[in-house]
Amino acid sequence: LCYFCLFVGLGVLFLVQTAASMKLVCYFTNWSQYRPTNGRFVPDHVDPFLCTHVIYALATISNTNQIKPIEWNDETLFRTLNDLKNINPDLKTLLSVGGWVNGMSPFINMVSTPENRRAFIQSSVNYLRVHNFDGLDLDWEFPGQGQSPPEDKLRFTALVTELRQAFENEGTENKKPRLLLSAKVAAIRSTVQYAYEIPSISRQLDFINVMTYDFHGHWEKVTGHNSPLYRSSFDQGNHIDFNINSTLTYWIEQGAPAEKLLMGLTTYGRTFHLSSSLNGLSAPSNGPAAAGPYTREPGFWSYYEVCSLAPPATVHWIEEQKVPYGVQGDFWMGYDNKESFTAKVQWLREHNLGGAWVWTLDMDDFRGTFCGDGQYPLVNHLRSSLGFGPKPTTTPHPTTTRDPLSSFCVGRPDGLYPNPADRNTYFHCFNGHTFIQRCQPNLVYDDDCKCCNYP
Ligand SMILES: *[C@@H]1O[C@H](CO)[C@@H](O)[C@H](O)[C@H]1NC(C)=O
Ligand SMILES: CC(=O)N[C@H]1CO[C@H](CO)[C@@H](O)[C@@H]1O
Repeated sequence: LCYFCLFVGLGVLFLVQTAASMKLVCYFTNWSQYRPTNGRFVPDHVDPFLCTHVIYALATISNTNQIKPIEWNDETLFRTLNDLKNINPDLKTLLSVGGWVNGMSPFINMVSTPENRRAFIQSSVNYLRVHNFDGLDLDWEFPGQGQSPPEDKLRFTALVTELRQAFENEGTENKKPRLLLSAKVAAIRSTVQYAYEIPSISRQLDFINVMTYDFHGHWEKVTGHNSPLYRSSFDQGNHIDFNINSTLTYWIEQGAPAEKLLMGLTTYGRTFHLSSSLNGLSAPSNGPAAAGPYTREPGFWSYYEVCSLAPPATVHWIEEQKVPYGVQGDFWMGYDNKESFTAKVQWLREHNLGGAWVWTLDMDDFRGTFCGDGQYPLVNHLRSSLGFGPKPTTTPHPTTTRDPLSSFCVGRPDGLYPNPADRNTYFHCFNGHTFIQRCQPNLVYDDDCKCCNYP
């Protein structure tokens, strides 16, 4: 009997399961399409095999409490995104809802009565299904803050509970996999205390995206890192908790199951304009450094902007916080690179978190033209650190075969149609031409989702 083989076998099985249950959730934003030249990002740039979940930011809520798109072309972009599931049927997509309407969070009015919540929930279920999303992500920053009254803490729990119930009912009725529900939540402890009933919302949400970044930025008088893993020796008062370790430990202590928590990692950094000759951590600053050439927002640079910064920029490592910063003259920036992602993934594995989430795909070097390190250098590194295997390199399914003999599409509108003779294939009509597309061998075409699905 080969005990060793059994042992190795179990070990392999264990590794496979760990990777299989890990989540890598990636956001991209509706406004990245307006960045100039090589910064312009549209859903065609999403690599369908990079992340387990891709979230489209951002939809909003109308005055009549209906979910609604913001950009003139959002619905076209939704289609491009969701068509990626023809290429990777395991990919899940969610629509994030939030933002501002008339200078106020649209959640405030929506959660205020059961009727308003019902209208929003009903419109969301329909909208997500029509556009072929797999779930909804709530981005309310934040219940019980600013114009949002204290009772919004309880109303947020009600919203989350009612959404989950509606998603369960709809899934059962229509015999479809239940829609997923996630939320992007605060990291700063005082905000968390105002905003959430942690045990109750944790039960209802499929995963929780903790915003473990924006801890420090140009609004402060001295330099500090955007997303440190640990506290620094300069931190005093409530700043001792402005780091990932304190934040996630707190969420777990307050009753969130670790496996539902995802650590937030960023592909951007926060900049400071140095106001003296000091240029280390906690050096005096008098505001943001100039905007990056592509993201064009003072105080804020994407990874692809910083990686292509010419010498004499120097990179330093803050050992006690496990994160880097860059300096060039009076420019200071705390950001993330592969080394800090490695340290953060080690933390999340040790604490059995459900995985990581990234803000955003469009600020990594998604074209691979800036950093000389391939496409998506940061997110690819994150993916392999989390234990995911190599991505498929062959041309993804379904393969397209042009069949000039078929007249199926003559006179039909452009779109996808089932092939009654062979459920493993389907027709793609374009300009009256017929293309026969093939699903992966174990999948069949499903006209409800216009995608390849399990039989
Ligand atoms: C991480 O956080 C925990 C809980 O707040 C704390 O006890 C521990 O000292 C922190 N670790 C470091 C290295 O700061
Ligand atoms: C171009 C742009 O910024 N479009 C919208 C994307 O979504 C945000 C968040 O709701 C809106 O404020 C933007 O107007």
